[in-house]
Amino acid sequence: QEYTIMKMKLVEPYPAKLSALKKKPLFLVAATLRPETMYGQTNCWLRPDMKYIAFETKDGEIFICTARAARNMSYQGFTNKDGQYNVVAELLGEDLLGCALKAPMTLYEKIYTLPMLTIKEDKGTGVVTSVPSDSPDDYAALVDLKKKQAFREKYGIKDEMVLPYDPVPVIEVPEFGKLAAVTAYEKLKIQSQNDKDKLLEAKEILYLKGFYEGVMLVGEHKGKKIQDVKKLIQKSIVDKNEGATYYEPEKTVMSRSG
Ligand code: ZZB
Repeated sequence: QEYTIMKMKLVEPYPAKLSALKKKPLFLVAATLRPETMYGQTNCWLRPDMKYIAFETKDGEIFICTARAARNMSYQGFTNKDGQYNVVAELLGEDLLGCALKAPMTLYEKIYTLPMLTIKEDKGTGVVTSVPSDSPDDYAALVDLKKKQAFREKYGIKDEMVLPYDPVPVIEVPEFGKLAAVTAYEKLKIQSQNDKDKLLEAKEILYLKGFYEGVMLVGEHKGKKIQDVKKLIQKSIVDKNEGATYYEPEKTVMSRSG
């Protein structure tokens, strides 16, 4: 599986657990299958109870992700030595919540790290960039946070990190309009980020329709079809060093969850 990794830069002051790393460029690195949606990022998701590490890349940057992803990256030329990565900090997602980030491409000047409880350990980097216009999971999790003040308080999330952020129209999908994930959420009557079956259904429909019928509404490829520009957008992200290509090995039969 080929992903695009998006480098989301932490804005200083860094959280307490990373204060020893001040002056170094720190990035949360999110794996996405949809680089063409990055204009619509509104926040970054972390799972509060999940373990993350910070490691140094061969370019002297610090990446934050799961140890599993760091190991994969170390075999893909991200570190000095194949198969080796240098851990400079160990953290839980909750240590990193409420941090301000600068993310490439999005129209929001600053976006924040927020909690998502359904992030999987064994996929991507464990850091997820949020595009509520086109990802039903992201829209559901954002609505959950906006609706429930108690949920925000539990994780120390301030109102201004969530309430001003709305889905941004970036792709038009026939029958689903300019905010396809919002339409799918409403059509399927999704209730929360835990509405697993409906979210899976919504995601599958939108992956397919988005790719074959979606049209860009913004950026240098405005008006063009996603299937014609997806690769070009990915390449431009990599060329600008705003991200990188990242591969995930096939799961073994033993660990396959279905
Ligand atoms: C931005 C984005 C925009 C995404 C979109 C999707 C969509 P999948 O779909 O299950 O194969 N993701 C990445 N890592 C994780 C994780 N560890 N746990 C949970 N979700 C994760 O997984 C790939 C997609 O799921 C990624 O692509 C990421 O969200 C999220 F408009 O990045 B995506 C219709 C979907 N649209």
